[in-house]
Amino acid sequence: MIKNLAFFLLCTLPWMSQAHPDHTHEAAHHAHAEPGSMQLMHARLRDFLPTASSTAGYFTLTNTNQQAMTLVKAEIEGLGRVEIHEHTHVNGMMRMQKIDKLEIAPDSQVEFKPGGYHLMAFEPTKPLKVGENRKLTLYFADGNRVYGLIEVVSLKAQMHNAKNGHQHH
Ligand SMILES: [Cu+2]
Repeated sequence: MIKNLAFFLLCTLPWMSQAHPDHTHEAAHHAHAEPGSMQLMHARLRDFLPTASSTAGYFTLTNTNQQAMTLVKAEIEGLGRVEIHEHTHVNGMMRMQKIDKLEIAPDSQVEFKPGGYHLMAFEPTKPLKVGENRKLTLYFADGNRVYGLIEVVSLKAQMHNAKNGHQHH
């Protein structure tokens, strides 16, 4: 059982049109969580800004397993390199750094978002196009993987979403 592929639930509704600020913290407690699963929601990847060599990706990941799950790697179709980053405050300065792993406690949720954990994507082999979906694969320390799609969004849409919290569904 332990080596089963992780279950994932991909939200197919357009996430941008679904901002419900009142429900920001409810997702972890919802009935669509099945035992022993990882749920990937609201995955979006910002389009590259002109001349930028990297861009950021965000999503919400819910661990409904009985044990902690450790995220160790992410891949996005058509991008040469993807890193897991965190933001830290050092002497009042906001900095980001690459991390090798991120443990997600049992029955808890981690939100990748601006100013927090995020994916950093580099070296596109195929230019991103706003509105398209790319394959996203998340790798965990126990060998499980979560497969999903990540939607390419504009900076404007991303900032709008950050202000309104993520969607409820
Ligand atoms: Cu970063």
